Amino acid sequence: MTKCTANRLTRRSALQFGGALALSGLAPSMAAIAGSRIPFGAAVLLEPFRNDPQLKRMLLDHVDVIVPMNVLKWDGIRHSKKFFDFSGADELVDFAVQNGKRLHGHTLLWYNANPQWLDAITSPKRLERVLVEHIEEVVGRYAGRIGSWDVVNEVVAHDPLNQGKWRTSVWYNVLGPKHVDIAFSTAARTDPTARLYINDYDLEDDSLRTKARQEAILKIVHRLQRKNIPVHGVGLQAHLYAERKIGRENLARFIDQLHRLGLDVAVTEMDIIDWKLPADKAIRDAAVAAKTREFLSALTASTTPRAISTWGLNDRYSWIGDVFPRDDQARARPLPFDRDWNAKPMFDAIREFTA
Ligand code: 9MR
Repeated sequence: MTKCTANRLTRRSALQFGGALALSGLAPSMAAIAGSRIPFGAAVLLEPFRNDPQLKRMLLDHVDVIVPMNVLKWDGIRHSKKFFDFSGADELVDFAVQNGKRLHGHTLLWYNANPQWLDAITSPKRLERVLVEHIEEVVGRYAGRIGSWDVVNEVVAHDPLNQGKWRTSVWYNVLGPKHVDIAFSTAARTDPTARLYINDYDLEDDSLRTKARQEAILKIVHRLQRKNIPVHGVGLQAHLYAERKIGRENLARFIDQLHRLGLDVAVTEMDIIDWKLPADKAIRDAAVAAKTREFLSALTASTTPRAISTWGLNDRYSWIGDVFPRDDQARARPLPFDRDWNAKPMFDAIREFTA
């Protein structure tokens, strides 16, 4: 389609056109139809950021949004309950700002990566005070620089069918469901211009467990909206299993429900879990790229995500090999660049949607 044609399309006709193409299996991204482009983001680990000069080069050349991978977590900032250590976060934020890159903040509340002193708190009053103080300090410091936040991360149980809706954590155990209200209302009050996300994994296939997870997210969004607490979007982490099919229709239904509530969607942590794929690198890379396309074409048939971000850029600095090891001991290849910074087919797949 030429640019000229794209410009003449109204949003409604673009949606209809996209829908028709989606049915025919030829769907381009909605952003492509509308003539805009989806920003490409990447999570960045501090240690290679400091020590691998190529990483900085790649961020400058290819990335629109920088997501500090670990340094904004509680255990990155709050080693001691008495003070805030922003040294690591500042390095990444300063680099992004100086180079005209956007920033997405990860994360203000999680069940994991908490310092021990935090997990030991049992008084609801004290925990609420500590949470409010933390969010005011962190969001306040980066207001105007970090434009969007994963306000809460993984607050839905892994399997709500068997575990109830909520993830157990110090937050849920001590404060109950209102931990989410406190987090969003404090973030909104501290930086009214920031876009606020609820971020979670396993929202992309059509298993009963995933449907229950989507339902739980929708209920949390309803809860916040009933209380007039701002929430702007849902982060689909998209740690995708190469062996699982994307639930195209189920994903479209979920996104439609989110749109009806006025929320948008971002892809926040994409990588492809390749532990069950054949060892042959070329076959594996092709399958990883195909899964990337399968997901992004399903997604962009029903929405324009605010960004498409991968959890790292280079296979060398990925968590996938540690958590999803292969039986044959071959190294994981879950990301757009290989260990030596050669672009892989996954990179081309992403660029079809972001470039
Ligand atoms: O990739 C991250 C790894 O380096 C950290 O050790 C770990 C604990 O802080 O968190 C990993 O990132 C997780 C992210 O924060 C939330 N979604 C799942 C990611 C992979 O575990």
